[in-house]
Amino acid sequence: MGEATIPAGMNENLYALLASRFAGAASSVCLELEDGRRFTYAEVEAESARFANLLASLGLKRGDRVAVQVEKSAEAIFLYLGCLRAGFVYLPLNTAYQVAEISHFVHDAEPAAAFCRPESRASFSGVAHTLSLGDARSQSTSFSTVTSAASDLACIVYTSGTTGRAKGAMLTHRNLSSNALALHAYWQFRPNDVLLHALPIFHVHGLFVALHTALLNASRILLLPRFDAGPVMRLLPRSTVFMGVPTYYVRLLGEPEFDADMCSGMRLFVSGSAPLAADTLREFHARTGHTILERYGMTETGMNTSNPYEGERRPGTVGFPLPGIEVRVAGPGDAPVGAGGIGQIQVKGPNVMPGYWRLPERNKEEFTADGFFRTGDLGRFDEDGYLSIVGREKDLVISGGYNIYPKEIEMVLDELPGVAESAAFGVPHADFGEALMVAVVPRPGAQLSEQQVIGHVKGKLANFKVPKRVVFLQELPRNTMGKVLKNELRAAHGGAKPAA
Ligand code: MLC
Ligand code: AMP
Repeated sequence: MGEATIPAGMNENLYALLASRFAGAASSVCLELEDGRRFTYAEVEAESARFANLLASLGLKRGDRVAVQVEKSAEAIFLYLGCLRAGFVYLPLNTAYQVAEISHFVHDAEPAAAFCRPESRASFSGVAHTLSLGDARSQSTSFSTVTSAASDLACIVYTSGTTGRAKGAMLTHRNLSSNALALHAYWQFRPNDVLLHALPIFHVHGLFVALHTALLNASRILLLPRFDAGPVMRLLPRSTVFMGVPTYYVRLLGEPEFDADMCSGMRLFVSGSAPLAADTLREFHARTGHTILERYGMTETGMNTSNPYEGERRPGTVGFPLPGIEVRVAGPGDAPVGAGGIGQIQVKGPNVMPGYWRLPERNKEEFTADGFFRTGDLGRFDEDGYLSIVGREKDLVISGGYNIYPKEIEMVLDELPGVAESAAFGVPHADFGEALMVAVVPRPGAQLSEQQVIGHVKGKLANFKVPKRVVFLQELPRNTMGKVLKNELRAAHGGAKPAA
């Protein structure tokens, strides 16, 4: 299968591409909500125009950033599409982010406008225009989508990092459209597909992978505000495609009534953002007859590899490079290692971001001399070309599909009086895959409790970054270079069941 491309001469604006695919489906339902509201594709076009007009009326210029921290809703999707249409740069923010996290994004990205919940307005002080989703109601429903170049920025998505400071991945219209086209073709979307959408829409999985493929397909999208096994099971019989993080599949399997009948109309279950346990894949197959398709990607690159639509979906692997994308496993000197060898996964293609926002020095380090992006993931190709992710060079915990960078937690913990030093690490967790745990060394004489430590992080960082468990140690295990041995901490404390 060749790389799917945009026809020559076409506007490279991502919205123009999506609209070219749903133009013939104006009266078909695009979004169907739990409360019964429905929006046709014509209405999506009209409602997104209102947001484009609202922002344009405020005097925003092409390339200006629009920060968005709102609950998942149809209006949030209209706002996203409106930004694309008007050439503004969409900056999605997890609703769990707290004031301190937001202030870094605002300071770094300098958005010209922010959409947020009324109670969060203070977090966006300094932004010229703070708005809410209701503010577009009186705007015109017609807007002519601007012409964008392939290299124009469409979104900036922040991702934390090993330094503890979040970096903005700059994503162009071409990055997003090339990946959407590749996935749409690779996963063989069909005319009557119905997407059951339960993922959050402030990260790449829910916002790009799920939404773009469905919009390209002029599909009906059953939009749930969040993942909850009950509503998902109720809607599966009306759906054909579902995408989730492994926790969603673990939770569905935990429901005794979840069965094959519910899934009889389904054609595709996709998993990603975190490793899918081979046992989950097997159990899911035994229960439903479906083999979950696992794929691999990241914010900076979109999706890189996928198990095949037809052919063997191999447990414990993330499949093959997507058409048009080069994926290599590299050793010292960035030289590719052969099948069976372990090295860093590196990626090159139209999906890969041009770099991090305002971090030119960082960008030099993140790309190889021959233009491959260093993912920080460790992988191995088998003899048949399937890629497995065998570890991570980056110190990262993935909990329920959300990334937690230990350094960020440690920086916050070290501010707490009474803490001499700390180490954050991931331990196995049946529901979240990994759960965050911290080891704290108290200062001599200091009295610290687990509640105090947890309470200190709560309110400063997003709730999913709050440690599930704390251990107090007299010292942290270190190697001769002074580096904290997180594997040792994991081995010593990982068996202890983290609090639910
Ligand atoms: C919620 N909590 C979590 C958590 N989610 N803790 C650790 N890890 C998580 N992922 C905590 C809350 O802080 C709260 O704690 C308690 O759990 C209940 O919160 P909740 O909101 O009721 O949880 P729930 O709705 O059950 O959410 C769990 C979840 C959700 C798994 C459904 O986290 C989720 O939808 N994750 C998907 C993340 C995702 O989209 N990742 C894609 C990133 S893109 P307390 O103490 O307050 O009670 C990417 C690239 C790629 O990675 O390849 O796709
Ligand atoms: P994010 O920064 O949130 O985009 O997360 C990207 C990271 O998630 C990748 O670098 C991987 O470490 C991890 N990831 C994504 N998909 C998978 C997968 N299928 N299996 C294992 N890890 C994954």
